[in-house]
Amino acid sequence: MKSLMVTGGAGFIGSNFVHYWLEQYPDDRIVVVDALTYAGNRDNLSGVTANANLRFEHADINDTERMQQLLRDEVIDTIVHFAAESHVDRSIEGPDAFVTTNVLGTHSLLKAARQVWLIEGDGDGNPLAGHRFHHVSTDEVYGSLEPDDPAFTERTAYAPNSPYSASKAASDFLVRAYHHTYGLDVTTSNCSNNYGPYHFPEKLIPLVILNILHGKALPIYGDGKNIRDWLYVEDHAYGIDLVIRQGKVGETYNIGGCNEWTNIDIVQLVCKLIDQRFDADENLAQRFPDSPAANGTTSNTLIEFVRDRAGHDFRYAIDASFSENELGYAPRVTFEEGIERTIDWYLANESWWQAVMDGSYQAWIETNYKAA
Ligand code: NAD
Ligand code: TDX
Repeated sequence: MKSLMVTGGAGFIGSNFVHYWLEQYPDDRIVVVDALTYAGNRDNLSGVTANANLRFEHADINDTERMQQLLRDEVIDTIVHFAAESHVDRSIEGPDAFVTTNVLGTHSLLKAARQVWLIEGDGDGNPLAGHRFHHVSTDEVYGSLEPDDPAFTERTAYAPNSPYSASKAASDFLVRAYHHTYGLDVTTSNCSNNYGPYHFPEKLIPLVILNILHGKALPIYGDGKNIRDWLYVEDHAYGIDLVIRQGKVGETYNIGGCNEWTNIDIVQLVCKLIDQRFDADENLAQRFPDSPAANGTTSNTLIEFVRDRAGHDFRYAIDASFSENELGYAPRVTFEEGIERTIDWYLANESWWQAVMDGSYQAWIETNYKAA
């Protein structure tokens, strides 16, 4: 039986991880630590809040003493560290929060883990001594690929280009240093773009789904030819599970979807799938009367090419063969299935996204998505 601290567990991937873990390992204890920034949402955990094995702690990872106390009180043996500022566009507008949370926050958590697991834990029957610090990172730390470049491996040199990816790279190096210098038991995973339920609608796929339903423009940065490697979020949770259970101490594992799409193609696909749903279900036209498919036209008429993102990385692609060979990792949900599941989740969970859109998201969208 494990006792996990999941930081950022009320965010997109963290909450999906909590759902996944409690289903796989119902006897394990999970303490979610989340500061509930604009991206954190208690509703993301609503299906599991009654679970006696789940504790929610509204806290900032920069509060090192509180992190230490939680590690002691809950006899935590595994930290799964998702908490971060995660949106590239926000990092361009305001990098400070990215340094504060991603760099200093990760360091605060590492200090707490070292204090409780290594300094106070004596390794001799003390339950606080056995430990694992799993750090969740991103493929963006490797920089940008040209169309014919080989995909990123774990040995690709770091070349972060945005304040977001630079702050993630810095945190990866701190995790590495705490292993090398102090002997902290760490693993790191670098994952490609996730999509699925609870994805905050500032990111491309949920933004496009909701804008189609509301008949709003679909902003495509630049020429729409940039490429991302998309992975269904549950498969990310599965990959992290394999790393936590089987990964070698100090090692890094790439997790990806082997599923590269240009932005314009993925937006066209989402348009087509939503149009098909309106054709098959006339209730949708009543629920979403401003959507193009409710008005005899197609969703892709909403596409607008807008000013490019500053420093926009052209292509990301993950080579996950090391994780495949070492851990038996492979994505289990095909993209065809995952994208259908995702669209259906947003159609079935209007109350979730209405609540999100009533808040800060809407104000931010208004100021940031005026067509260039
Ligand atoms: P998210 O923005 O949806 O969630 C981040 C969560 O962290 C939120 O719940 C927020 O409230 C919380 N948080 C932020 N600052 C905090 C602080 N100081 N203390 C405690 N909690 C805090 O992010 P996400 O998309 O779920 O990403 C999770 C992790 O996965 C991040 O580390 C990100 O870099 C990484 N990642 C994301 C993707 C992706 O496609 N979204 C891909 C690869 C890696
Ligand atoms: O409105 C948009 N129009 C558009 O063309 C938005 C929001 C995005 N884009 C483009 C930019 C990217 O090329 O779509 C692509 C995907 O953009 P995002 O959803 O913002 O994701 P990305 O910048 O690729 O970063 C994501 O994947 C890696 C996550 O947000 C990161 O947290 C993760 O590390």
